[in-house]
Amino acid sequence: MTLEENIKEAVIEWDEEGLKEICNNILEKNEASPVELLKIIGNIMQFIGKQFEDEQIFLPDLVGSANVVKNTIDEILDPAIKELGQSKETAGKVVIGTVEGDVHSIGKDLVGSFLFSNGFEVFNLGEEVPATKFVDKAEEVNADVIGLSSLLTMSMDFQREVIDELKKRGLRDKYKVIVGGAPTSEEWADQIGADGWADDAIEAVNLIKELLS
Ligand code: B12
Repeated sequence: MTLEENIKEAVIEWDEEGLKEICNNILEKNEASPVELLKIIGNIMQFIGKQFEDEQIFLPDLVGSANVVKNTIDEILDPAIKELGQSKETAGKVVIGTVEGDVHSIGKDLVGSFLFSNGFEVFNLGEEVPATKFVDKAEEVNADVIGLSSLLTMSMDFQREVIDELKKRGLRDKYKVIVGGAPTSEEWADQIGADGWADDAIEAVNLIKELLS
């Protein structure tokens, strides 16, 4: 079996120990970088998401796989990326989180990990983050960019709320605000007055580099 097939099997079977072992082995032997492993896992989550949408698998299947992936990213891949990037000069500070009312974490975590591996300092606020918390954190760490993830049509409007909160405090021009997540789009970003939108983690890195250049 190929590496992709091995990883896919572990994710689909909720084999957390198996997935961690595969990742650890690959990293130890230097056969792939943690970022390459993240890309493979991200693609597999997209595939599983599609299966759920097509009603080929059920919600518990999805939750099981998502948990296995989240724990492996948190415990194995993120620390490995951090270890590699320790001596890097920071390319900029990014506060990122999933907006209020929304628990989806994987896409936002991928964006955070990719940014980190590209030299950015990342402050990941987690999920269901209120607008005030995004702004407070950005002020606290003197961030360059605020990244807002939303996977639900229902939660999208909270992205606008963060921009409104910035305006309310007279801070709108101090930060670049970027948005992402499946229901969002370039048009949506324009509509709410964000500085940019990206479709995936690689584009998000390019977008931020462009905005800060
Ligand atoms: C996994 C998943 C879950 C998991 C989440 C686990 C976790 N820890 O994240 C669980 C099972 C908990 C879940 C719950 C729910 N979910 Co759900 N979920 C998904 C699913 C299948 C995959 C999401 C995912 O992880 N994709 C993989 C990652 C890698 O991709 P991504 O998230 O799109 O992120 C990429 C880009 O969007 C972008 N990006 C993401 N964030 C950001 C941020 C910035 C700043 C930028 C620039 C880019 C960016 O880059 C990422 C990396 O490439 C999607 C379907 C889908 N195909 O998206 C539904 C989906 C998002 N869920 C949906 C729904 C309805 C729900 C529930 C309401 C279900 C329910 N009835 O309870 C609840 C939500 C509860 C809540 N309050 O949030 C709907 C949303 C529909 C809508 N438009 O509103 C979807 C689309 C499924 C569907 N078709 O019905 N879900």
